[in-house]
Amino acid sequence: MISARMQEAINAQINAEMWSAYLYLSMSLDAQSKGFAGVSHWFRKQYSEEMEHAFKFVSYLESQGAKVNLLPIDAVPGEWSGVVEMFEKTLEHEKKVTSLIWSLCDLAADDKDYATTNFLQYYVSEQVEEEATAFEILEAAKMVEGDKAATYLLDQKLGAR
Ligand code: OFO
Repeated sequence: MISARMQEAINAQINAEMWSAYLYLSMSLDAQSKGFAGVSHWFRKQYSEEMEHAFKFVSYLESQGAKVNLLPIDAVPGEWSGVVEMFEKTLEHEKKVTSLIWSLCDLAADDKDYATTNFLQYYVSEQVEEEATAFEILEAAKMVEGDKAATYLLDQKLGAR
């Protein structure tokens, strides 16, 4: 059985994952409105991935007989200056999420909660991937900035996700 403080922390993380989903859906909509169909598609996929992250936590709490509390989701920004800023903010956000996951790991270690420690390893690995992907796309977006043909190709590439 997990501790009350761990249940509360995981409930907060469910909210953070859903906020991430909301953020990326907002980026998807903004990208679409700016004519970047591929970028929009990429963020729509990212939205789904964040919802999966949230649901994995929900299932975990359920499997532990713990209560899931769905907290209010804060508003997200609605507009970015362009693709570069979207991925700058994505990378920044993913770094923050990594620190949240690591805090959960600290708490699990402090509780000597081996089940949650084990469960969290998925998120530890996932965050390495999330940061690496955001960094890679950000670098590519910076490289092609101002070049319409290259930007078109990058948009096409992201649309293939
Ligand atoms: Fe759930 O990993 Fe991104 O935020």
